[in-house]
Amino acid sequence: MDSNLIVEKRNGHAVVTVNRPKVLNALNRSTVLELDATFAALKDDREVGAVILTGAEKAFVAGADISEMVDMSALEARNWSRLGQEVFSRIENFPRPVIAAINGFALGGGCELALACDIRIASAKAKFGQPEVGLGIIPGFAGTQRLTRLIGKSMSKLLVFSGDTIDAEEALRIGLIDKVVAPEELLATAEAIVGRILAKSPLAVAQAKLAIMRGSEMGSEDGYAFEAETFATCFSGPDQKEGMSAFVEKRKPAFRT
Ligand code: DAK
Repeated sequence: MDSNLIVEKRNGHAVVTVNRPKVLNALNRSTVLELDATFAALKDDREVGAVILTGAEKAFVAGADISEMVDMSALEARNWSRLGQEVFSRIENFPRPVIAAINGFALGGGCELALACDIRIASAKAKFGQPEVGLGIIPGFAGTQRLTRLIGKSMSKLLVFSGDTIDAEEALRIGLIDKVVAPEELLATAEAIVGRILAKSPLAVAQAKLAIMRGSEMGSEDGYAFEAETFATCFSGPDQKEGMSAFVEKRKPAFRT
């Protein structure tokens, strides 16, 4: 089977590039399965403290592969949607940070893939949208869910009902992405953010991710209780003593967990 991903390990993190540029990196079934296998392998790789997800050439991902969906039955469509949802959820729940470096078109399933990442940095050339209703379908990889939680019901309806494509500045304005940079600075910016994260306590970063992700799905009181548990977990490894001792001793901490 030809690979549709490029996986490179660099300085404590991995860069995963979706590489089907002839179809603007559209996600067919084999690419979705390959993403799943790649993230499963990276999860077990202790040398990988964070992952940057990007796309080859002019697209991040221009959506699910339309040519594979044309003749699907309703049952096949449900299975395809569930597969995408499950794989994207595993990416979202990857135990270390995942940063989308969005270099170009992030449409349909591509926008949904970016939404499954923790942080979204975009090139000024990137374009975003959920054009599915123009194809007679709706977003099927949890776009109606994650998008709505991130940007709110009303803005989500505007994007999904109209199928409009928006540019990076507009995506930043509505809170869909976190930063816009010049195209040539995209990867360096993502790697600089990763570098700052990797200098911190891995256990604390992982617990913070859990607290934000799980806590935001709970009511306030349960969220506070969950935060207290994840806070307490930070005291179970050596990093808390090291971080605080380093502060008191006016030196840089050397984190291990
Ligand atoms: N799928 C397959 N091929 C695609 C593609 C896609 N999503 N996007 C682009 N391509 C292909 C084009 O067909 C073209 O192939 P050739 O004609 O060269 O063979 C090649 O990539 C280059 O594209 P263009 O020639 O169109 O390039 P342009 O620069 O002129 O236009 C574009 C770029 C991004 C504006 C245009 O390609 C475009 O509109 N693409 C489609 C974007 C789109 O509609 N994306 C959403 C796809 S639907 C669900 C599960 C999943 C989903 C929904 C439901 N359930 C089962 C419930 C998710 C759905 C989607 O993501």
